[in-house]
Amino acid sequence: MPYQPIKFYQTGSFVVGNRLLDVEARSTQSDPKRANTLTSGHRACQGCGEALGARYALDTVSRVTGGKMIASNATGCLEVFSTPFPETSWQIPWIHSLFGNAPAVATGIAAAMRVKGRDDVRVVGQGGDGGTVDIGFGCLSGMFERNDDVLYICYDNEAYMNTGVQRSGATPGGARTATTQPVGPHPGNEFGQGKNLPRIAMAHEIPYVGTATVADLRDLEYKVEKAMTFRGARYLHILVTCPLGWGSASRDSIRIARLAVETGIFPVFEAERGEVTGVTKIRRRVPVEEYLKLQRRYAHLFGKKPQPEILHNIQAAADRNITRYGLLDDTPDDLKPPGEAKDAATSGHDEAQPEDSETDAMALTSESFEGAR
Ligand SMILES: Cc1ncc(C[n+]2csc(CCOP(=O)(O)OP(=O)(O)O)c2C)c(N)n1
Ligand code: SF4
Ligand SMILES: [Mg+2]
Repeated sequence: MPYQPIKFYQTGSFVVGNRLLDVEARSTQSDPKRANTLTSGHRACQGCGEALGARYALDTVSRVTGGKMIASNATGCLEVFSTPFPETSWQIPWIHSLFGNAPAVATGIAAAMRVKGRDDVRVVGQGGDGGTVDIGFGCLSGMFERNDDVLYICYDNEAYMNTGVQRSGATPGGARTATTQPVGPHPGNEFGQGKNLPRIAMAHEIPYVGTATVADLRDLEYKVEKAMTFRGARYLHILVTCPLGWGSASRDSIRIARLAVETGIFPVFEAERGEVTGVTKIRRRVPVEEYLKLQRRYAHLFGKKPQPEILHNIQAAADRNITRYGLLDDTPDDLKPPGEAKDAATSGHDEAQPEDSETDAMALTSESFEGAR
């Protein structure tokens, strides 16, 4: 391997390491003694965001609990690629539930721990978007409603990937899947259907709801750590890139997740008891085409028969998120949700990612962005 000089990264950059920071300010992943809850040797595709997100999230749970944790896992890619019988990549107590009952199994484990007087052991439930948004939704809503002491994590790759990329209730409008083909007058997935689970979770007024992506490791770790400071039901919704299902290059997984945030397509925020308490601001706003063009599931929007109406709908959805969550600094306060005015909109963890002057200068205002499209 050629000689590589040590790089002195700027504090607050997106890099994993930051080993020059004080120990308590470093990311969990930069610690050579991290738990590696999901260790190497599993069978995820190259560039799988789900594998990355799960390791980031559960390593952080392991760090804050001192390893006293149990996870339940719905069927889906995460379960299948990590535990081909008789092997496993999990280095924690981990149980495979059915496709639809991971939250109920997690609830049962939490109840058992309480009865045994082991409140120190914390419970995590996890599943894909199909397992969470669709078939497991009833169990999850019950877990929220009873305020069971579980952190539930949804790894959202926006379709049923494990069984061959079928549409789920989290598949976005216009996207191609095996069951939403790019044919007919409205190619790809229908608009106006599907569910927004972070908002549904908020409607249960549970102690904590957060969204995150694999593009921002520090924010993801922060959200997990924050969630673990609460008792009761907590929900984390992580957008995870899927090169196979999205038709994207493995090397672009982080880039695509970042573009999902910078377009406004995936709002990153946190909420306590139903109220938004913090959002991650967009550092450099970009039109949705930059995100879509990297994924073959949207190729039909740009081919011989371009689909300006669908592009318009996707941009409109992104713009709506930007307004709803105040993702740009120039969003008027009166358009932001209650409790999300200036102070709340820049929560403490934003300090880990200071805006630098270059990206500030590149940030577009709403008006100039309209002109740029
Ligand atoms: C009751 C039941 N129906 C269907 C299946 C088949 N099945 C297993 S995983 C899966 C899709 C998983 O999708 P998702 O939850 O989004 O996870 P991903 O694979 O995308 O990570 C399906 C349909 C099953 N195991 N059980
Ligand atoms: S199909 Fe997608 S989610 Fe499943 S292992 Fe491959 S990249 Fe990961
Ligand atoms: Mg999925």
